[in-house]
Amino acid sequence: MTFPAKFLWGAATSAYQIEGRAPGDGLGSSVWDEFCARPGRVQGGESGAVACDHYRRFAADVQLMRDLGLQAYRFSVAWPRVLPAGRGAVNSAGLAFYDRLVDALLAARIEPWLTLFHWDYPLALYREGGWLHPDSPRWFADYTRVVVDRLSDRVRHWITLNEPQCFIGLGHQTGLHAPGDKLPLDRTLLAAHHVLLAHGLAVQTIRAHAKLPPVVGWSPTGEVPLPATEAPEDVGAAREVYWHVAPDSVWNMAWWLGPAVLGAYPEQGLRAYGAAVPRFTDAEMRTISQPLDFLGLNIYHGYACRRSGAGAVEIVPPTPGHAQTHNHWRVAPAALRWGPVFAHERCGLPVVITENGMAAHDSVSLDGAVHDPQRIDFLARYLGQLRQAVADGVPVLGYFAWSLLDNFEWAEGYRFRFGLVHVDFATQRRLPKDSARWYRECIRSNGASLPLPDPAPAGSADLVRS
Ligand code: GCO
Repeated sequence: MTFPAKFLWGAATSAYQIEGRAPGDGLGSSVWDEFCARPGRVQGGESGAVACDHYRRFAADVQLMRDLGLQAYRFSVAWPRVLPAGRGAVNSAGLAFYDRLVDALLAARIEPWLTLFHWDYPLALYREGGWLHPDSPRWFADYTRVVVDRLSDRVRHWITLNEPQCFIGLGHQTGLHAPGDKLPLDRTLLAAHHVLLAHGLAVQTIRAHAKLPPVVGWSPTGEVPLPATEAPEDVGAAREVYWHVAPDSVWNMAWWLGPAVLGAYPEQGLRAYGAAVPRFTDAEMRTISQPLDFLGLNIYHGYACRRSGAGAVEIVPPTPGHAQTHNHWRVAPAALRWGPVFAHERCGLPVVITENGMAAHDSVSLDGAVHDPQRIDFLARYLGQLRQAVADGVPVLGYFAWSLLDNFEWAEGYRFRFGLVHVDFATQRRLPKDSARWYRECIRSNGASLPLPDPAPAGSADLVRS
């Protein structure tokens, strides 16, 4: 079993994490600029002010992508770079940057996959109420229109929102990410509802105005519950957890995929959230639930579940010493099988893995290279399980490694390196890691270079032991 013939291999980044502000070119501030300036919010007081300086170095970075053999590149547009106040006046230098980037990608035969929003919300709009404002879905649709008008003669692949669970959950409920709010559940769910409406309006806008026939999706995320064995009762237990809404958190799939893909908030979620659910109309639900061409999934980790004798779901604790990444995420390759399986069987959409990867302890060795065998092992195991999802019948269209470059890892600053390419943040020197060469071969062979049989077991409790 191998990957489909037209499988697309790419890498992903996001604007705030790599571009740098490049002062003088007219961009407005985002909530992340403001959040980073607050003492104690970001590790080391760091920020995306310089990041990978990709705004100035994009041409060399596209050359790196070409050297890697990438077929597609997922990037995000910084809303406040295009519209410094979030709406109204357009910053032509900002739009021109994405013009140049898209042209460079196409010249390198790399397909651009454009994400409209990857968390850098315009500060000016936040000060007007942000996602709590009833006009916020329209603000996003208007911004979408500007980008579509300018780039859709060359860009065909669109992702509306990246990980709403994070920018609402971490950004507006727990306050760990920008804008750092700690809203009560009802306000959090109101913001989430506006985000869902924004997604729906953006899809409509793309479809109404794109010059090339658009391919549209979005990219929610989540830890994947994994069946401890392949026994149907354990698979059922994991599936149940995958679609479960916990009463106090928006960290789930069902509350987001329900309206956007299935046309309704999930019954169990409505019960769990109870009186905190915002008022909504059928017309709003129809706006949210737009036909999509693919479901993007950002998948990094998972945990095992099983059905107990009494019929309840049990979380299976990891074996002591279980393998983990530098930022302490549990290595769980089977997440790349069961995530696509569970999402596809209910949503019916083709799946694209829009992010997957790991932070490792990467540094330049005495021999001048960056050796990252753990990342190679991680990618090989996860991709082996993605191949299994394909064998299970999931139409998986492509895979984007997170990330092309080491970059600004949000509240963690620069301490966790996710790149296939090492970045020396003092000099901005780029150095492809061993994994970059490994990934290049994987792309070249359409995955045939991956080890066989699948390195991770088909059952999933035995994720990976150290
Ligand atoms: C996310 C974001 C990325 C992160 C990556 C690693 O998934 O949280 O989309 O911006 O950098 O996931 O944490």
